[in-house]
Amino acid sequence: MTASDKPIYVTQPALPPLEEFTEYLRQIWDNKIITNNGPFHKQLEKELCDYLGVEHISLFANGTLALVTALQALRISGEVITSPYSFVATSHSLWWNNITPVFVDVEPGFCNLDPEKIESAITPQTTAIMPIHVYGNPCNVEEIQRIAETYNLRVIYDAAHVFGVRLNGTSILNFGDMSILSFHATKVYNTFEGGAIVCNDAQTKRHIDDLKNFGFRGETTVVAPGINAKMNEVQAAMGLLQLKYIDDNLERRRIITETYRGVLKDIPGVRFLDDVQGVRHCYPYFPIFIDEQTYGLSRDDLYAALKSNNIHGRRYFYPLISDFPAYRGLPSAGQDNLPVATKLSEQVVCLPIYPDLQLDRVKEIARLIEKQAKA
Ligand code: T4K
Repeated sequence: MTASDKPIYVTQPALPPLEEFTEYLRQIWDNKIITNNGPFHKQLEKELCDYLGVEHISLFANGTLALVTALQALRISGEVITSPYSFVATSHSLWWNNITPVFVDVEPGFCNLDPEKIESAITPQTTAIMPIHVYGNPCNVEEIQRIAETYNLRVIYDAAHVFGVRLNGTSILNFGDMSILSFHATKVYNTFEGGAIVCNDAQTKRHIDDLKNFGFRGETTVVAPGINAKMNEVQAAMGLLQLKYIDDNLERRRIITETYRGVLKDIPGVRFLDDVQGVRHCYPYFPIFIDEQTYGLSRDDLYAALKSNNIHGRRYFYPLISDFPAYRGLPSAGQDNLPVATKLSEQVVCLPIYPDLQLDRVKEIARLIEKQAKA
């Protein structure tokens, strides 16, 4: 194996043919509507509902503003139970709403919030649970719902990784009070930047739509101190065009995932995540977990070895959110409270995966990992 001439990054955005996109731009130039619930925005909300199998969707400029707004729409306050094993935006959305995150450990299998540990973290201040479907694998939605109903809590899913994912034929976005999507460049479906809230009824959607437009309802009424979080027409046009290619892109991701698995399955000390029965996956990441003793090399040494071969994996999610300065002083942030998440974050490397990644490159990356293992 020789080092790649060209760097291979953990991801690369899927982009449709430029000439098809310029057609959409021409229409925007012609009608001069570039934002504020324009025609492409309306059309994309409808088409996404159809594609995803949900009733109500509200588009956003990015996923983080969607998270912040979802919490406002539900008037969440006090403490919210969440996972430290996520991208910082999850907890930041709580911080921006003056809510205290209460970190609960994850389960070792799929890195999602461990339902068995939620109840002991509930206090009189707890108002909601904010789990994340990490790496596109569904949380234990039934158990989380049971706990939420028992303690009268809201459930807001950070669904940034689960575009198109279905559980037993139903969109995973239909669970909980709201689900938040990200359409960032690094996600399986991108609108350059972008995001969305999926909710369960028309009245809630209307409130969310007010909140993302300064709180305006109509020309002269402001119903709440909303923010400007609207998706613009160029983003929405991109979203419409991307829908044409999404199924092909998801299939490419599935094939790449299978190719990695085919080589890595025989390497002691390297664990990867399998498909879950009854789930239609979207394969957003390909994380592997290194058992240093068995593999013979630490996760960081492997990460460095890949890098020196021009293969730029990423350690999502290391450090844990609870280890960042804004959160590490919280009572729930200690590593003794989060042993599973701590271990996973020290073992993980996400390998490159994106539709244009060639299968011979995938095999080379997997074989390089094989070669690094202690003989
Ligand atoms: N919740 C969860 C669970 C999330 O994972 C995220 C986002 C959010 C919420 C928030 O949603 P948004 O507000 O972002 O919509 C990236 C992304 O910036 C972030 O969106 C994502 N999660 C997170 C997991 O990853 P970085 O700092 O690792 O990104 P960056 O810029 O280093 O990109 C990674 C690689 O991708 C680069 O090395 C090269 C490639 N790349 C990246 C961009 C932006 C490209 O080839 N082209 C590009 O335009 O955070």
